Amino acid sequence: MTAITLIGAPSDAGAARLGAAMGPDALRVAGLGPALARLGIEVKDLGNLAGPPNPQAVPTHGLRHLDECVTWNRAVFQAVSDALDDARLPIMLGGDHQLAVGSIGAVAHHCHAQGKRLHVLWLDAHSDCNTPELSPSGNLHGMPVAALYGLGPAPLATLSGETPALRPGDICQIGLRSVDDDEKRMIQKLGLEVYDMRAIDELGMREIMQRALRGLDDGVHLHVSFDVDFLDPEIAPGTGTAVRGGVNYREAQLCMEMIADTGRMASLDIVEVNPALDLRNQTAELVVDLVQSLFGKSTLARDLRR
Ligand code: 4U7
Ligand code: MN
Ligand code: MN
Ligand code: MN
Repeated sequence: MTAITLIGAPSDAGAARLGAAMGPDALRVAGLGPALARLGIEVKDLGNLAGPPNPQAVPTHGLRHLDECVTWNRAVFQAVSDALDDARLPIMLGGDHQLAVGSIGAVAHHCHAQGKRLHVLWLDAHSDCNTPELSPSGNLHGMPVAALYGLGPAPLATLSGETPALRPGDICQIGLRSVDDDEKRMIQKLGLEVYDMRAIDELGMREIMQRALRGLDDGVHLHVSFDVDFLDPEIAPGTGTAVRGGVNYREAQLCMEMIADTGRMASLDIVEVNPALDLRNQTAELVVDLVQSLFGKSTLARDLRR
């Protein structure tokens, strides 16, 4: 089993609301590191990266806080690259979702150097493929997918040194239920593979995950970008852009278990945990529970079959 490096990225400069900057500590309070260690995994917690504060400015040219977000993403890029170079599995603890530009950028760079194919599972209520021209809010956490495809502000679009960092077919999005009109066109333009909540309702999580995880041989690096608003707000209220009608507890467990079964996950983001909006840290606690399944904590029936 690979060793894990936890990388705290305490910034909410890309989000609409304050509070996701406390996400890494909420996850630590909920016991993320020890929970993974109990599975027999070696865990090193780097603590929190340093970076600029949230200036709480209004959008200019369709954007808020570009400079701050670029600085944070560069720090995340470096820390994730270092972990991958040491053959460790990085878990980037956000912070808001714009930080995935740095983490996935680092993973794309690493895959290029190692001759691996990158596959990203994007678990989210949102598609996050806005550009400054299209965004209704100017918040960068709604734009990381476009940036990874080389669109939007140049310092983010070119951050990884691989432009675009992602190619058509590299990403699969699951759980979508709040997609802006222009984003729908962008999904088509970029050729993203998407499974929205209706697809989960109609086909079931098992079939969706079978499709999303097709063809993962040992030449593939699987990255999971887990925005906690993927989950239904009834079970995960601690997030800034909650949307009703999300994934329930059993569906989330099955999703995590099926990813674990592939044995291919080599990097992970956990983003958009906002303890200021939570009830007694239950969202972070739920995430710790799910992440244990993601790292192979098994149910009784499977243990008996071994
Ligand atoms: B998250 C939104 F307009 N699409 O761009 C936007 F609805 O990382 C929301 O998925 C973005 O949480 C949500 O601001 C970003 C909005
Ligand atoms: Mn997101
Ligand atoms: Mn989201
Ligand atoms: Mn959000």
